[in-house]
Amino acid sequence: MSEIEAFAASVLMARGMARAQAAAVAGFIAAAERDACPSHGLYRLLGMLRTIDGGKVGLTAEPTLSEPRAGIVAVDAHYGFSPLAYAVGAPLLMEKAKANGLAALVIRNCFHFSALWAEVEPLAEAGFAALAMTPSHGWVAPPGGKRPVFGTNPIAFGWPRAGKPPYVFDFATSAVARGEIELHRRAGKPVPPEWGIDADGYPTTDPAAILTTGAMSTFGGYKGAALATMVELMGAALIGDFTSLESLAFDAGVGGAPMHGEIVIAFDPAGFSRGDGPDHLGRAEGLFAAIVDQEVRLPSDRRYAARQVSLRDGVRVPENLIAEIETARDRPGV
Ligand code: NDP
Ligand code: PYC
Repeated sequence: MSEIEAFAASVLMARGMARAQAAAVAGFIAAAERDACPSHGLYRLLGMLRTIDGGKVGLTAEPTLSEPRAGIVAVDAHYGFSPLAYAVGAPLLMEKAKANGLAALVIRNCFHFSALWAEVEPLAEAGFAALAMTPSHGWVAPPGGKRPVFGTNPIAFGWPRAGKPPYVFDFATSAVARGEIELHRRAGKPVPPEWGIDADGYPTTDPAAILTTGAMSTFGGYKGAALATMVELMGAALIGDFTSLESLAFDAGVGGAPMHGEIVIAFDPAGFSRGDGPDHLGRAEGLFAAIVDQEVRLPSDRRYAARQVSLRDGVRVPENLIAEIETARDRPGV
């Protein structure tokens, strides 16, 4: 276990989280630090401690698994954080996708803080195409509007590649993840005006205005808004769990992590091919080559490169962040 993983798990266990849940969360946090994704790394512990302070987290919850239909795996997280629920459901998701050609994992009642690539990448590494989406809190206004409706609603997709790390993209349907705006506020830096609006609906470069009285913007205007709507429909309405606005209402001003559900869909390429062997992968490689031959990088290339450096040299973590986490750990409710 890496030092980061051990530290993250110890912080959560100090607040009463059961070892299995803390270990699953810590694994996601350490992976984010390793891959240079700090907005979903150690920094998230501050939000998680705030969430725990809110008193609604199932700290010792054990996710329960059911199979409502042949192609569906359902996991109830019982108000625990999502990584353990994912770990409980993913093996059966893969088994069902192999058997049926495709299958869906539905996670309900989970607090969600993580980046989604950590969920589609292992599925793609195991040979599946995978799609994941989840709502968050109602922070994002539809273009032209002033009031938040959508969450930052990430969509992640993974595709298997022979002898190479999978093709993975993972982004918020807001202009940027909220975590990035929070990191700018902490660093006292302005943000690009496309990232959000003030209380009057005007673009602003002030992260605090966006995070408090204003709203975040979607990426790509109405196109991002439509994708954000799809995530609310597929990751909330379809599975019978909270929308982002409902999640924010449930939070009741605590400022904690969103609480809702998630959907992860796995496709077994062999079930979709025309029986002509592994050509689906070959055809995909032709597509990737046509992109990278222009010296244009693929999504996740930065992450994979950062991973190589981290595995070789380790990861540097700001001392003041560690100190801040330790203070929050030792002062529940403050
Ligand atoms: P970005 O806008 O930075 O987009 C990230 C994706 O785009 C990555 O796959 C990234 O690959 C790829 N990418 C970035 N630049 C390029 C480029 N020039 N060429 C090709 N691909 C590129 O991220 P967001 O701010 O939208 O989201 C960040 C994270 O926040 C995500 O992991 C998401 O899951 C998480 N999130 C989680 C939420 C939750 O509710 N749990 C809510 C919202 C966001 P690479 O990593 O290699 O740069
Ligand atoms: O950065 O928008 C975000 C986010 C929400 C929940 C987890 N990350």
